[in-house]
Amino acid sequence: MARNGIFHVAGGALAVVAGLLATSSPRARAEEGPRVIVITAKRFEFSPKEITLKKGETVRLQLKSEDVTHGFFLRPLGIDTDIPAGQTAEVTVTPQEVGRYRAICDHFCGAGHGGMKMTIVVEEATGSAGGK
Ligand SMILES: [Cu+2]
Repeated sequence: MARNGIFHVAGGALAVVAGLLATSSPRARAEEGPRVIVITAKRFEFSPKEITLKKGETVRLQLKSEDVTHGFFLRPLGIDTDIPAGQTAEVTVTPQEVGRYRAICDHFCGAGHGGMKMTIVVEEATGSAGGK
């Protein structure tokens, strides 16, 4: 019993290390870093309500809760995180498909929870600055 417990812990630690290595891949542009977009969550809306990303561009989303715990769920972009009450959660995303996506709060936060959502637009990457 005790041995099984030890092996289980060791396996978990290895998984964490592997995850850290994967996220600090050397081909990341460490010197400039990804563009940061701040999104504020509060009952019952995200602000801004819409952001525009470029296909293939890595961005870091800083998700700030101004009140209670919210969620941020956008399956096509692989985003599924909680935003703890009063804190900031960060997710890094590199969209690969052009489109309009709807992110929703998937952590029940009160009466208006069902309508809490925002739009993420992914555009074809071009040389010119068409967005914000
Ligand atoms: Cu909610």
